[in-house]
Amino acid sequence: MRVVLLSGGVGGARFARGLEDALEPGALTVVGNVGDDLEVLGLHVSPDLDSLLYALAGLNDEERGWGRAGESWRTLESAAAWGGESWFRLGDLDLGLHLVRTQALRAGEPLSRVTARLAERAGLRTRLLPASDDPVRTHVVTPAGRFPFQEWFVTRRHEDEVDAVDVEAAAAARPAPGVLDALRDADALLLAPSNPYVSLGPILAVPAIRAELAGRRARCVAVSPLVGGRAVRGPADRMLSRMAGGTEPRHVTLCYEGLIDALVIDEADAPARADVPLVVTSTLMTDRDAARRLAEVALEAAAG
Ligand code: FO1
Repeated sequence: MRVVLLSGGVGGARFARGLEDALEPGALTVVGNVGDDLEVLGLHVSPDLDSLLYALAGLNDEERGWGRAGESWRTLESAAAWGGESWFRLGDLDLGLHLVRTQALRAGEPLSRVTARLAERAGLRTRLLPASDDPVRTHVVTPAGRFPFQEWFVTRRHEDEVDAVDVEAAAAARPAPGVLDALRDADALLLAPSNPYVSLGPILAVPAIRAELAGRRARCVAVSPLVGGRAVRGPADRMLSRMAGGTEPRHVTLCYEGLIDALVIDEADAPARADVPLVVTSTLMTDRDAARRLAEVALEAAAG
C-alpha cells in the first residue's frame, strides 16, 4: 500500500511517525510544507521539513515539539553576543543541519535533492519531499499589517488575529520532483492534523498539487487538528473562528473543499455534521501508540 501524507510541522510529524509504525517500511511518502522556511544568520531553515526529519529519525525534542533532543545553545549565545540575530532559536545540533543544507543550496542543489540526501543520512524509511523547490513563502495579513510567517508566529507570538493568508509565489510554484507521481500512484492520501491555513494551505496553494488532489483516484482523508473545538497547540482554532466562522468539523472541511472524502475528528467534537463523512476517534497523540492508533483509523477511512 502506497500512502502520501501532506504535512506541516509538529502535529504532522507525530502523525507521520504513527503512520510509519502502522505501515510496511517504504510505504510512506511525506510532502512537507515549505511556506514557513526562512533565512536566519545567513542560513536556510526549513522548520517543517526538519520537524518531520527529526521526528522520523527519532532525534526530535518531544517536549518542545521542534528542534533536536539534547540541544545546546552556545553558538546562538555567541552570535547574540556579537550582535547577531537570536530571535529564532537555532540550537548547536540543529545548526549543523542548516550549514550543510545552505551550502548545498548555494552550490545549486534543489531543496528536494538536499532533503533526500539528509533523509538518507538519517536512515529514514519514509520518503520526505518538500512541496516545492521554488521559494513559496507564507505571509499573514493582520489588523497590525502583513508579516512573514515566522515574524508573526515567533516574534509576535501569533497574537494578532489573521484576516488572510497570502502564500507568496505559490501561483507560479511547481511541485518538487516526485510529488505529483507520488500523489498519482498513491493508494491513500492523507492530510495531517496540521493547521489548515498556514501548514497545509501553502502546500495546497501550489496549483498542480491542488489540481492533482482535486482529480484524485485514491481516497483522501484529513485529520482535524482540533479537539473539542480547540487547537492542541498553535493558532488554528482562532484562525478558523475568524476566517471560516467557527471551529466545528464543518469549518475544517471548508478549508479542504473538493479535496477530501472524509474527516477524522475527535470524540470531543462529536456529534457534528459536515459535508463529508466524519470518522470519530481519539485524535490526541499523547504517545507513539496513540499516534499509531490514529494513523490506523485514518488509513482505514482512506481504504473506503
Ligand atoms: N518556534 C518558536 O516558537 N520559537 C523559536 O525560536 C523557534 C525556532 C525554531 C528553530 C528550528 C525549527 O525547525 C523550528 C523552530 N520553531 C520555533 C518552530 C517553528 O517556528 C514552527 O513550529 C513552525 O514553523 C510551524 O509549523
